Amino acid sequence: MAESTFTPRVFSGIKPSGGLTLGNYLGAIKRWAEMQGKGIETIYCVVDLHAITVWQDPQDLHNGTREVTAGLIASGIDPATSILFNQSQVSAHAELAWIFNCVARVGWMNRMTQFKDKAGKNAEKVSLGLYAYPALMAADILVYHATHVPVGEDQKQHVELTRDIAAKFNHDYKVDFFPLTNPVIEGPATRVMNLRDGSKKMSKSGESDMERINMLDDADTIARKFKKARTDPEPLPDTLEGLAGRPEARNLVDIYAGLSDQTPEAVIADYAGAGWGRFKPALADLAVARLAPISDEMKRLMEDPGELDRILATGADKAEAIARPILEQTYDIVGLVRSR
Ligand code: AQP
Repeated sequence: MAESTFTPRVFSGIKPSGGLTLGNYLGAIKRWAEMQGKGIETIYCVVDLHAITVWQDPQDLHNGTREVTAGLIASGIDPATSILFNQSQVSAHAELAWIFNCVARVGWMNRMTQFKDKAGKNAEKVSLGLYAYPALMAADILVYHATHVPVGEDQKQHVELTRDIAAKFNHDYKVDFFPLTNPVIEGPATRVMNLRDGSKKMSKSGESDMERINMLDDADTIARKFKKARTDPEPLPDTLEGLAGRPEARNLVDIYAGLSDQTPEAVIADYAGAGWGRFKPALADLAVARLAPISDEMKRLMEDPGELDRILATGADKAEAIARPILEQTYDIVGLVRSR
């Protein structure tokens, strides 16, 4: 099937499963904002149904959905330019997910590394939703016939599964209905690592607050977290190759590059030979300069939850107008009777 037969459309989502991190910002949100206004429709979704695949306190989920919405707008997502809404307000996502549960194979799900990481040794006790998560994610994307999905590196496998689901649906029903979506994984910070362990990614739900930078952290907290970030005793090398085998050092250079819109090579060129006593405070200053205006704007927006809810409602109406006809065509293809 020719991928180019579909009009380009961008979709991506984020879970309201805790406070936003610098990983979410550099790996996803900043890039979502940059994709706007380039002549391609952009659809961004607060994926609350994904959040509840692990336990969420209802009040925290409610507040968290508004907080993430505020974070997206404060980071430059313009609700007048992009469609911005929360997933549960457009039921077509959940409906298409059921169809995809019946298309995806159990063997495919068994290969999903995020499920293995999140379930750990407790695989028998986690929710069925956590296991089926990638089929809902495929529905999120394909209910808009989205062609491009900007994500961090950790979501690459799920976008590839989305392609597999689209291809199997098209093959089984002998149609060219769903596009084969491309993951868009770009920039120097597509996998921001945990500040205390360079082998694990930075997560909202990681155990210790010291392992991540939260978008709402104040300047002192950001400086303290970078100061205590694990590194090695060596100074920064004069080439990027010199960072091989030094994951924590590489992570801090990548974060600097992501925040300053430079390549990691350019950062190394500026800081060749520098010790951590020089680099870490410079990184903290840069992070504060970039994040403080966003967190100030987030706090301002969160003072008016009614307005955030109105933005989500308007976005949901616009999203529904695209999603519902695609879902109905899917039902027709599958052979479900729609008589009202
Ligand atoms: N550490 C990261 N580096 C780069 N990108 C990241 N993303 C998440 N962590 C990093 C990207 O952020 C987008 C939204 O992610 P999500 O909230 O839907 O789910 P997640 O990937 O599971 O994020 P978290 O922070 O790790 O959440 P929890 O702890 O609740 O599971 C995605 O594009 C993701 O790639």
